[in-house]
Amino acid sequence: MRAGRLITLEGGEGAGKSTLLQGLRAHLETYGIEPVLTREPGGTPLGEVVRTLVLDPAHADICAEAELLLMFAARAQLVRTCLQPQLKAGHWVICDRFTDASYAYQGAGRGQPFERIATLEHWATQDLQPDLTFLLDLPVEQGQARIVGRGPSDRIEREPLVFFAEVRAAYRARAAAFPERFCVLDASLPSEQVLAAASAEIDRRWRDWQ
Ligand code: Z5A
Repeated sequence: MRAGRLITLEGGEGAGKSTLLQGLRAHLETYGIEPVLTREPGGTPLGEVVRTLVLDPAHADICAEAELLLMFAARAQLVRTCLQPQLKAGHWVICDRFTDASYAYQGAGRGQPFERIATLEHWATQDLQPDLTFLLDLPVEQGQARIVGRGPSDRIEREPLVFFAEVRAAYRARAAAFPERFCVLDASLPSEQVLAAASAEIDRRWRDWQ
């Protein structure tokens, strides 16, 4: 059994994952835990190169299969060189997105079969599962309104509303399928309330995690 804990944050654009990540870091520090913070795609030198590549609008012609494999290439590197060693060493890790994102974006969004994604998950992550996944659930239009004015859209942000509606539905379906692992947060609430709800969930699980 591994000693550390893995918490992942999921949700659509502008849902507040980065904001919550910082708040959770501060909350965990009250328990004397200094979590490792990372993100997907990214978190390693290779992963950050993949991130730049897949989000660059200049690569508009990346096919769905290549996009899926690139996400898992970055993920395999993160798991092997960061997540597994950190968890084994007893550290807590908060990761901004993880495998659920591939089911939502490449599966529901791009139409890649879930069974194919499950096969990749088994191979590339050795089925590493988060101890807790916060889904920041927010209507697509609200999320997009929050990020207006942030600069040019990246390659994935350029997808139409219907794509992000599929992504949201897939996230909600995964949360329903794995209720022990997921905690769904109403991301339309003020960020202080979102953080309070997430912190309360960690407090609730704290004793079982000791
Ligand atoms: N992707 C994929 O396709 N497949 C995969 O397997 C993986 C990823 C792992 C990069 O993700 C892209 O990669 C993403 C999915 C794809 N594609 N898209 N599009 P990312 O997580 O780096 O990018 P993002 O989802 O676009 O992040 P974001 O837009 O920065 O959103 P966020 O981190 O969830 O939100 P935020 O930065 O915390 O907040 C956004 C703004 O809202 C900011 O001004 C905040 O001050 C404000 N905010 C935050 N919370 C609130 C509340 N509660 N109320 C009001 N305003 C708030």
